[in-house]
Amino acid sequence: MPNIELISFKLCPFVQRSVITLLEKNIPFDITYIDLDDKPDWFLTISPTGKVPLLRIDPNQILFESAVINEYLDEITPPSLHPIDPFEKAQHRAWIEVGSNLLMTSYRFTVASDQEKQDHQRVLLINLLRKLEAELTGKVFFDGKRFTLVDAAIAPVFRWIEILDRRLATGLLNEAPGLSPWSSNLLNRPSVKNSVVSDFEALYISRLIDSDSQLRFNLNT
Ligand SMILES: N[C@@H](CCC(=O)N[C@@H](CS)C(=O)NCC(=O)O)C(=O)O
Repeated sequence: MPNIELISFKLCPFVQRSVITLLEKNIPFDITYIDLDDKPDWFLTISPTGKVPLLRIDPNQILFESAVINEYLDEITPPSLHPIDPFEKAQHRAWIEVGSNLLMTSYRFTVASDQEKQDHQRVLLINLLRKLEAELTGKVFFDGKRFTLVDAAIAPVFRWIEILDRRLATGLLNEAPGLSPWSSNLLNRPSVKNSVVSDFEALYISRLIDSDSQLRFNLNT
């Protein structure tokens, strides 16, 4: 097994996808946190996109993009968290891309700086959640039977939504209630629980309070 270092930012949901996969596959790794508001020069030198997650392997091979990193981690540690059937595998990859859209839409919802923008992002977010719900209602894993890379890719969305619903009264999961069993199952899974630092929620809320997000006003309601 090569030495693996994951370059992370404590609040990044895309990094969480890779931590979940590393933990699911029992791959030893080191984690290095950087400040995305003040990216270190060494990071900018080795990162083509300037984004985390970034994987540094043994010691000078670099991988970036969470979905690609996860496929690599999966391939070096069989058995695979992808289906074997080529069509099913392609479908799973496509839903991982939906997961990326969900993360980006959730992000835009949380940072929207006025009510109109927030309402617009909420409609887009609920639309995506309902598409997922139509695929998933009542299941506890994406493929119904076992944990796959789709679950790793979407679990960070459920973490975000759970905090938003509980702390900021956003009521998002009520809009797609068929996703509840899947969300609860993933949020109780050790790899998902351990994919964030212990003070993740406090860090997230304090960043929100310091931002110009419209949503920060929900904190007192
Ligand atoms: N498509 C990328 C998205 C990663 C991403 O957007 N990371 C954010 C943090 S959550 C980032 O590094 N942003 C820094 C920047 O854009 O400058 C992936 O899946 O890895």
